[in-house]
Amino acid sequence: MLFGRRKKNPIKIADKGVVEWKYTTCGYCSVGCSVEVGLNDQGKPVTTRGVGGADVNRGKLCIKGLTEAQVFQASGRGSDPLIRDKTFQDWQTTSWDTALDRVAEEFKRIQQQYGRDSLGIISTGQIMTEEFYTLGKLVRGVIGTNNYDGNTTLCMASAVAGYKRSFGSDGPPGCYDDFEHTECLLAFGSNLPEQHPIIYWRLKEALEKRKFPVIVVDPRVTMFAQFADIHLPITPGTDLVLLNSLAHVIFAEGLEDKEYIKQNCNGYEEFAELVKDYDPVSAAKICGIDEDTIRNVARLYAKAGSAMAIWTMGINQSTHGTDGVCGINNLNLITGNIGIPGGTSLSITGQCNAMGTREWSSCSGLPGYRALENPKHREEVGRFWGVDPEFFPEKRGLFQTDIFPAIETGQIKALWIVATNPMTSMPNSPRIRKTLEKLEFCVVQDTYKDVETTQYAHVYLPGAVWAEKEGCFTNTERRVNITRPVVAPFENSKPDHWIFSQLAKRWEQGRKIKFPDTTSEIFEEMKQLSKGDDRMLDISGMSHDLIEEKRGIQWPMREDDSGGTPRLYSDGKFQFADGKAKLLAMPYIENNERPDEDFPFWLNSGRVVEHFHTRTKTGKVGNCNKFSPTPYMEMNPDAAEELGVSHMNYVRLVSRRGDAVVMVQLTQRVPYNMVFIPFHFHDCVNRLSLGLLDPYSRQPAFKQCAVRIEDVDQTEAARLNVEMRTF
Ligand SMILES: Nc1nc2c(c(=O)[nH]1)N[C@H]1C(S)=C(S)[C@@H](COP(=O)(O)OP(=O)(O)OC[C@H]3O[C@@H](n4cnc5c(=O)[nH]c(N)nc54)[C@H](O)[C@@H]3O)O[C@H]1N2
Ligand SMILES: Nc1nc2c(c(=O)[nH]1)N[C@H]1C(S)=C(S)[C@@H](COP(=O)(O)OP(=O)(O)OC[C@H]3O[C@@H](n4cnc5c(=O)[nH]c(N)nc54)[C@H](O)[C@@H]3O)O[C@H]1N2
Ligand code: SF4
Ligand SMILES: [Mo]
Repeated sequence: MLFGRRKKNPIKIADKGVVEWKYTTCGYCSVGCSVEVGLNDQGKPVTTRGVGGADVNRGKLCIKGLTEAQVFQASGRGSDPLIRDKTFQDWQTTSWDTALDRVAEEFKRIQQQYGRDSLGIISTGQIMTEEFYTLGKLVRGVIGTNNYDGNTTLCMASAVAGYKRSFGSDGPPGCYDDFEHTECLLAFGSNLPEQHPIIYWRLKEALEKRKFPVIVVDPRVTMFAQFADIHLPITPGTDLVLLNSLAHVIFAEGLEDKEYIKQNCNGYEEFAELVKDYDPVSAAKICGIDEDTIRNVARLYAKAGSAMAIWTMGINQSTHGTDGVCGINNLNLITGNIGIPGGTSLSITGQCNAMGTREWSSCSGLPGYRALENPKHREEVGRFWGVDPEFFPEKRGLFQTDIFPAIETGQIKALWIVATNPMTSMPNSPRIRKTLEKLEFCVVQDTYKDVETTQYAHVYLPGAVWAEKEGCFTNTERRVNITRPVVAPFENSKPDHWIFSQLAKRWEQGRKIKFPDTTSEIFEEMKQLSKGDDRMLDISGMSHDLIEEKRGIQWPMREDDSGGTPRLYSDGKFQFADGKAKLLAMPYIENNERPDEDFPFWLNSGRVVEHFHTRTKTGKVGNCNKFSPTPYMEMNPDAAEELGVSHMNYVRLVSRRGDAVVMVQLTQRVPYNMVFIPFHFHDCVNRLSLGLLDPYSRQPAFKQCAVRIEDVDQTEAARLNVEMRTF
């Protein structure tokens, strides 16, 4: 196809020879874009395009979605199961039967020898909902260890815990359409244009039709902050102070929605009493936002007809992560901004199916937002699966961030890691490395065999990836969308649900319980379990085909409903016994590792648009990797000048945990006493991070610790860097 002037340098777009387009859903982030994959006449995926009729993305995709066809054949794919002995002698290729027999034998041996809970299982936010449900059934109903969790503890755990504390249940109450109605948007610790480009595009579309104030709270001048009307460069880890102070001003000036509070909230007195201490003058000294700005933002928010707050990792990954979420919920409750068009507390989710695991994996409880602590729920699920409810634990076990310390102390002896890469993504990786070395037995189940954690595995199971499988993802706005298989699994790799159900057969109990063969049968089973008058997460009106036809449906959709539900709690009824939400009084306690004389810089970390997490996919996609091939850090030019550090030079960063060598990018994006590093690179920021844990969610404060900057030999550093970027 030719564009532009015909005679003078026309732009030629390569004809990829697409003969067929197949519907699926993007497998990277939680926006949930509908994608069509283009296949050539050999049936090979050669390109992708956005689906015009899909409400989420309306034809658009970001760079990752646009290059996603390349992930199927990217280097390092696992083709066959691999096995090796305890002394880590070389890998042997083996059959699925041999590999799965070995896994089952070792799990049984270890559980018999050290107890049921001596096996740890760590899962993900990146497999299909039906796969999560199957894994949950296997772990809760067959294997029976309680030390089962997922990487959402690094990601959305604070949002989950915060929603439960405020509203009585998990479940983001709002949707993208709220941008079309809101009169004020307040965003905390979210870099929407880079991390959720298509949600950002939806916001821009809404702003083009109707202007409303956009306020961004972030210590960095991110792309989102540059675009905002007001940027609040907050002192790291102090969002709770700002939130309490906003509430202080709202009460002091009588701007609260008294009727809404009276009808729908408990805890008003205690909360109003606590926030008296957070007058803007005192708060400004802690959170670094001046008193006039705090008052101005409080008035803008409270006086708007409807106002919404969104947040991502700047809130969740903090020692006050859950309190921060509840602080945002408090703000929306006192201004009556829950469940109305344009008024919401919307956590922007992370991974493509971080919601699916929250809903159906049984990691923190039982399927469909049921709790292990609730005898009625144990009974219901036990009866449904054909498992004695006595077999279920009566409270949840360890979180991912507590599983590793339990390996350290010898309480856990074996670990099964499904679709996550803790060697790169957990804080304090020197400690994680030592921990993994202690395991008697470790299984890694991943699409790519070159993932760093495989170094510590005794068995490697190759999972099929993304649209080689069929199943659902739930996005940020509770929309269930379907990934259809567009191509067969790579060589001898298998869909994760197949691996789970084949493994189940190795237990007597697993042969008694039903593990359906197809994901559409699994979905039908989940629908049955989701039904009930008191069940918010009801999907009984959906089916795989209907989901594809509608390009995604937002739960709840009950049996007789004609469509999904855009907003929760519109009737003001929350999930506590008396139907009221909770206003929570939360004092701020300073507990971060802060910069000092020895370690004078804050270390902040996060992401860039072209990479996804530990780069197992984007690191191998040319058009993503070439924009950001090297571990680097953002540093303020004034601070650099004082230390004699130049742009594009390498430095050594040192923290109390370890060190890392990175290239310097000088930019005013970060303040004088802060550096920022994208976490995508192995042996980089998480060698330095501390990751103090939030008391409710056990989520690490990845974004707050202290480092110093040292000189490093430039030639040696450049050599190291070349090694690191070569897969
Ligand atoms: N391109 C791309 N997109 C992704 C991902 C990816 O890897 N790549 N990952 C997906 C996943 S799993 C997730 S969880 C999301 C994450 O999405 P985001 O949370 O938007 O991304 P981050 O860059 O981790 O962090 C956001 C911001 O938090 C700020 N921050 C740091 N400390 C504080 C603080 O104390 N207070 C406040 N208010 N802000 C602070 C940082 O400066 C940073 O700009 O992105 C999803 N989308
Ligand atoms: N310093 C710092 N650290 C962080 C963060 C931060 O902001 N700063 N963010 C944290 C957050 S929010 C997150 S979500 C985590 C992410 O951390 P990880 O979960 O460790 O990151 P990924 O690279 O996405 O790992 C997913 C793995 O699953 C594999 N995989 C993908 N699809 C499939 C599949 O269908 N089947 C199977 N079997 N495997 C599959 C991929 O190849 C990859 O190895 O990192 C956390 N770590
Ligand atoms: S915004 Fe997220 S879901 Fe949409 S194409 Fe990009 S990575 Fe995929
Ligand atoms: Mo995440």
